[in-house]
Amino acid sequence: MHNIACIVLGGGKGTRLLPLTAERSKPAVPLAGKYRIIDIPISNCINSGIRRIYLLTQFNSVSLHRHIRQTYTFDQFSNGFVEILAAQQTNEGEAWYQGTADAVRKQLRYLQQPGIDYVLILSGDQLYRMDFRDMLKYHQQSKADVTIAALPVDAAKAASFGIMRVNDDFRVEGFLEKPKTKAELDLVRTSPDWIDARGIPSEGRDCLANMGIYLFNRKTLVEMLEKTTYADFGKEVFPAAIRARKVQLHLFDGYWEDIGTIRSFFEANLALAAPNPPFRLDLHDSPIYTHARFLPPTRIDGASIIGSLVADGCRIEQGAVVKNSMIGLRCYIGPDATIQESVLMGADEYGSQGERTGDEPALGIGQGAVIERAIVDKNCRIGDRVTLRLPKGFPENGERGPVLVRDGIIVVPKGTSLPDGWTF
Ligand code: ADQ
Ligand code: ADP
Repeated sequence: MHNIACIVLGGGKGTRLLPLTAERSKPAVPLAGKYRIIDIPISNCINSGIRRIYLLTQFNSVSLHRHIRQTYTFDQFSNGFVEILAAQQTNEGEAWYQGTADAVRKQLRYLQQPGIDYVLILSGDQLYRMDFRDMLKYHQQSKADVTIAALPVDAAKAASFGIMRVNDDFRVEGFLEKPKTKAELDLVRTSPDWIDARGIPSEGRDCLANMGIYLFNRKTLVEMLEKTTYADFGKEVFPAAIRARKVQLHLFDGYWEDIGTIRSFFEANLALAAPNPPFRLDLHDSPIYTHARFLPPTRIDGASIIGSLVADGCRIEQGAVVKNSMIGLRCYIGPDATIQESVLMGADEYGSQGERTGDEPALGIGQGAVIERAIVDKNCRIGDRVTLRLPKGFPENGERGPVLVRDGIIVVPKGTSLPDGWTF
């Protein structure tokens, strides 16, 4: 795997994840209690033996830089690195990245260094586990110029993806980005029987969706980007490439979720906390890496924890009930608080563990507070008896005071303080 470089597309503005991305870039958003979104693609790379990783980003990259610097330092014998390439003004151009292909084009010179034969391009906001060694083997055996990973989905979901049609040798013959109408979809549909015959239970799924995971021969990638002005892979590069190049499809059928919206991010966190999670964090041979912090074990005193994950350094007091939730680092949860179907991101410091120093609520969740179906970003002070529960009929996207509602989920922005008794 020494001759592969990986590019992770770390995101445009991340507007669909606001307010979580108000002060940080999308890859830096905390995930699953103690990780950040970017840890997923980077761990997949490391577990597949890929050591040259570039991360493309263009907004709010300070906390991302810090996380990468503190987490991914390779030893001097591996020649490995994770390097952030932020959109920047250069002598050649002043423009921001215009799209995914344009972002890669603007950083092509890093891929033109010696010793790189293949370029793997990943999206930065997906939750899945994949061994890219299998993909490379397939790519080489099929003598492809480009290989695209694909997941069977049903027609109802097709409008959010690039959909592909292939021949019996898995060569891509049709590619339509986000088909909207039935007529469009019919051009790229695949019979479920064909999928079943390839050893993957189709369960009625009849569309092969582009997962945003691309393996290019470097030569092909450079030629295709240098000679064109295509801005996006899905909209322009692939529809053109299938005519002129050998584009192969690599079929995948494991857990894969896009976590680019508040709803999908929320649901993915809760799915990880469920008793039989579809994505496992406890696999010995493919761990998910993150910043090692040396935090103490969590202390739980007479609280009930049901179907939840609790990260390190938390304290959960007497009578508190935590149900189907994700509890992040250094979270303080006061006595008799109830947390249900929620994601608490935790805090950057321990705080006073419930003791108040002035009028302001202590860091964490106060005594008797009730939180339901909410995301509470880091460093929030939720006072005693605060209730965060969406009233019936409240709009899917709205706000009350400093607290927002996005996709029907309450979101408390980073560092918010809610006084005792505050009710949504
Ligand atoms: P989308 O997800 O809609 O579809 P896009 O918005 O281009 O495509 O984003 C792909 C990835 O690139 C995301 O991780 C995004 O954050 C990142 N990205 C977007 N603009 C960027 C920029 N300017 N700089 C850096 N990173 C950027 C694509 C394909 C579909 C496919 C889905 C699968 O076009 O065919 O089905 O991904 O999720
Ligand atoms: P977020 O998780 O919201 O992106 P940050 O990554 O900015 O937050 O902050 C995480 C931690 O890094 C906090 O403990 C913060 O105090 C600490 N921190 C902030 N600035 C720096 C810095 N310049 N160098 C090292 N650590 C910092």
